[in-house]
Amino acid sequence: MRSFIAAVLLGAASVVSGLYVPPYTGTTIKGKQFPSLIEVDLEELVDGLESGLFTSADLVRAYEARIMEVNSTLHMVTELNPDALTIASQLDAMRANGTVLGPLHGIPILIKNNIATDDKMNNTAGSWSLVGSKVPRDSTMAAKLRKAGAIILGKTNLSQWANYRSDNTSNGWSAYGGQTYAAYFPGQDPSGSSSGSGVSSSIGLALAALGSETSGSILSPSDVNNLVGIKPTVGLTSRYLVIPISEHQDTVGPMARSVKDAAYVLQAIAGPDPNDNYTLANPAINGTTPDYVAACDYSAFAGARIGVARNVLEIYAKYTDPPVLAAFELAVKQIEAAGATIVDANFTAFEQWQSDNNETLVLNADFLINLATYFSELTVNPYGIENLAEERDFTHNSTAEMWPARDTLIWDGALKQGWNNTDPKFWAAYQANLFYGGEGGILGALSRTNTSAVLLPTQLSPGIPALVGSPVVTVPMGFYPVNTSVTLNGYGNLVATGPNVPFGLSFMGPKWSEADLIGFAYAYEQRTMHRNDIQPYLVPNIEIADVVASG
Ligand SMILES: *[C@@H]1O[C@H](CO)[C@@H](O)[C@H](O)[C@H]1NC(C)=O
Ligand SMILES: *[C@@H]1O[C@H](CO)[C@@H](O)[C@H](O)[C@H]1NC(C)=O
Ligand SMILES: *[C@@H]1O[C@H](CO)[C@@H](O)[C@H](O)[C@H]1NC(C)=O
Ligand SMILES: *[C@@H]1O[C@H](CO)[C@@H](O)[C@H](O)[C@H]1NC(C)=O
Ligand SMILES: *[C@@H]1O[C@H](CO)[C@@H](O)[C@H](O)[C@H]1NC(C)=O
Ligand SMILES: *[C@@H]1O[C@H](CO)[C@@H](O)[C@H](O)[C@H]1NC(C)=O
Ligand SMILES: *[C@@H]1O[C@H](CO)[C@@H](O)[C@H](O)[C@H]1NC(C)=O
Ligand SMILES: *[C@@H]1O[C@H](CO)[C@@H](O)[C@H](O)[C@H]1NC(C)=O
Ligand SMILES: *[C@@H]1O[C@H](CO)[C@@H](O)[C@H](O)[C@H]1NC(C)=O
Ligand SMILES: *[C@@H]1O[C@H](CO)[C@@H](O)[C@H](O)[C@H]1NC(C)=O
Ligand SMILES: *[C@@H]1O[C@H](CO)[C@@H](O)[C@H](O)[C@H]1NC(C)=O
Ligand SMILES: CC(=O)N[C@H]1CO[C@H](CO)[C@@H](O)[C@@H]1O
Repeated sequence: MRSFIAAVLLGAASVVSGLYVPPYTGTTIKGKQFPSLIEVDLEELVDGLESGLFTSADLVRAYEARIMEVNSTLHMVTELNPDALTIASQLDAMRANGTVLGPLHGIPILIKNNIATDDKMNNTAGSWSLVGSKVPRDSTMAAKLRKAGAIILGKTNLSQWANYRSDNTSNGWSAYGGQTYAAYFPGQDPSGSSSGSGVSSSIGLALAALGSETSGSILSPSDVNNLVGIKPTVGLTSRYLVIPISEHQDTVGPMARSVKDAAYVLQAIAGPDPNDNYTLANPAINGTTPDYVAACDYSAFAGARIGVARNVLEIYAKYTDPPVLAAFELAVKQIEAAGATIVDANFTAFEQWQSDNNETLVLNADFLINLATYFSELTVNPYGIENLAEERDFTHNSTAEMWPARDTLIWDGALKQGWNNTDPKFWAAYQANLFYGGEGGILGALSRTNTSAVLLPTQLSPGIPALVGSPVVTVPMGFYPVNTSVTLNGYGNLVATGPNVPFGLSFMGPKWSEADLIGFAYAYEQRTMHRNDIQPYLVPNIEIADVVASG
């Protein structure tokens, strides 16, 4: 581990001096211009498919080749779908025949390795205990992607168990997938837990990826991988056959390079599902899902009231790096200049919440029962594991699970707590969460100030909305400058901050307000285009043109 760190630090100087990479221009063959896969957006891919410039099979070949180019360095993908090319050819034939299932028809998407598919791919949460397990059918997320015509290209690495195992581990590490690294600095912490989804989407290994979030697991990897991430309202997207932490906080959402691409993916996966009761609270049940793509509105700030959680910034000022704070204040000014009225929208119980631990009680209580429910759904369960206690035994006994170097302190705590979400003690803990996230947090701030969204730097944004299941959208806002000194993560094996590491701006809104948040995020993105400020240090070379040219 130490020698690895030394290599990273030595490598830093050359990366810093070579930071600026000119914009990718794509490739031209016989006068035809092919888009570059790190920059391409969905609408350009659809143009290329419709005009016959390339096929979905070409796209699968190009993305798979790109994954192979970087997987041994970044470990961002755990499995490829062996059927992807066959599926692509079928979708190509349908398109040739005039049948197009929707904008995602024939478009490769990667999904986090906790979202199950009823095919040859494993669904593991990064644990060897679930390799070879089978589910009775696709998760609703996978089924919806397929119905929309998307090609599920593979599964992405993650912080094992969505970061609900160890108190002392590293983001993006799983026993099954190894250590994921991000691409903006050698050895960069990819954040988590949707680590591989963040890295893959950012460097163009698929159009976009799905992640899942309990508290920060879409927003944080989107933050440090220069992406747009949508953390939907809990219940907008189904969790059926997604390996859980908490029914009260888990949600699945897109991680993409642009707001509009994220909106296209959200459109395909949103909506009620009889297999997940929380989706039945969706107001769209009695109507239709909002048009998230049409919500992308350059003028969204005109006449809008937007809040800033000033007291959160003040409490965290000493832990937040100056480049992040400076970029945030600039963003607030730009949003005001775009027509918004900016007001303070403080989270009144935020300071008190700093010493509250009810969230742990709720997550433990949910995990004990939700995990057992997931195990009970399996049609093949290779080790017959039925509950958390048995999973812990497996983990302690299997050398591949790296225990005790990676501990199981979170599980130890849940098992010691003992009671699950059917226990009367659950409700007191959950009510405390609803207060800190609600009246004392984001929902109270929004209603008291009559604002449509509240802003924070993304690194400060996930915790409070997580408590009440309200939505957040993050957009690139800036990056750490070249003179930033390199700091390591707590485990000591990753670069936490350093030159060229990106960060984002979060828009937090009321439940079911995704369309409004997408509008604001788009209006900010189109005015600033911060994603283009930096380039990754490592990008695959293979482009669509290469696979088209080689037949
Ligand atoms: C990962 O990369 C290595 C080295 O490039 C390659 O040999 C291997 O096949 C890749 N693994 C998968 C499953 O894609
Ligand atoms: C193409 O269309 C024809 C006529 O509608 C149909 O018989 C055939 O099955 C279609 N092929 C595919 C691949 O969809
Ligand atoms: C799933 O796991 C099995 C057992 O290790 C392995 O043989 C198979 O290749 C895996 N599937 C994929 C798509 O990697
Ligand atoms: C939904 O809730 C009802 C009532 O609590 C319960 O009977 C049912 O099993 C739940 N369904 C699912 C899929 O969780
Ligand atoms: C949908 O409509 C029914 C009947 O009018 C109503 O009882 C229910 O509350 C509505 N659901 C939502 C989520 O608005
Ligand atoms: C709340 O703000 C909206 C504009 O966003 C305005 O139309 C409305 O009148 C305001 N309501 C109150 C009660 O201030
Ligand atoms: C919000 O909090 C900040 C920092 O604590 C404080 O200065 C400001 O007065 C508060 N705003 C309102 C409207 O309460
Ligand atoms: C949970 O919230 C209640 C009510 O605010 C409080 O009394 C209790 O100390 C909290 N428990 C923990 C573990 O933080
Ligand atoms: C949840 O708690 C109840 C009541 O203590 C218990 O009967 C049940 O077995 C628990 N469920 C799980 C999965 O631990
Ligand atoms: C793990 O080891 C413990 C203690 O040696 C044993 O009781 C248990 O049965 C083992 N579990 C598995 C899954 O091998
Ligand atoms: C975390 O784990 C590492 C590697 O096993 C170990 O060196 C370190 O002491 C641990 N830190 C804590 C606080 O337990
Ligand atoms: C697809 C891929 O890159 N799989 C790798 C995941 O990580 C493990 C452990 O590092 C490798 O053995 C796999 O090849």
